[in-house]
Amino acid sequence: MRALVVVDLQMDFLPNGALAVQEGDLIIPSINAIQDHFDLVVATQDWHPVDHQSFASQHENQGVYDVIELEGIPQVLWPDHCIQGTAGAAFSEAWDSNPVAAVFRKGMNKHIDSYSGFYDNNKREATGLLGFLKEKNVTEVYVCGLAAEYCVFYTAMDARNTGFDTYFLAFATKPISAEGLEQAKVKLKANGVVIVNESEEVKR
Ligand code: VGL
Ligand code: ZN
Repeated sequence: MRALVVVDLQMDFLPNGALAVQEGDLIIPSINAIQDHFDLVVATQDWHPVDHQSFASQHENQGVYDVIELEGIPQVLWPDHCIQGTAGAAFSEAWDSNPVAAVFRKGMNKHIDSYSGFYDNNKREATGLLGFLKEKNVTEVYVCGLAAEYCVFYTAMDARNTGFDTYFLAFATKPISAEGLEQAKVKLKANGVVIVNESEEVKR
């Protein structure tokens, strides 16, 4: 079984959003076009409380993109984004989310961030995505969405590390920084994740 995991295709990560990924909107037609070629489509949704500790606004004397320590691990401080129930947390209307079988929300615990769709950044809590994919007998996981070197990267790494044949859909993701994406690709390849550059390669 082949599953497509669409990561955080939410208004706040799109142009004019709170944490906009440049050209993030350009991947939407590609995702719409490949969805039908998978046995299963699932999505993740970044879903923070207003006082999430990954927000720079929650820390005095800290600015956006500063790095602090949170629960013992480095944490980039972000602009407030994907606050539960807000327009910014909603999926893009340009994306056809009808094929989505289940949505896995993450980042609800204000004390820890959750880039991966599988676990929080300390791997203490699971979202349920792993159990869902296993129960559906998924063996191949294809990951796309936003942002490439954060939530898409960590979701692909966890997919691989939990035993799936894993594909990073480079044509259906965009990074916050081009350099960050290059570093992410090196790590993905070293871990056995396949980088897919052309949409035609997944249409079968
Ligand atoms: C993300 C930063 C903060 C992402 C989520 O979806 O890549 N990045 N929260
Ligand atoms: Zn977030």
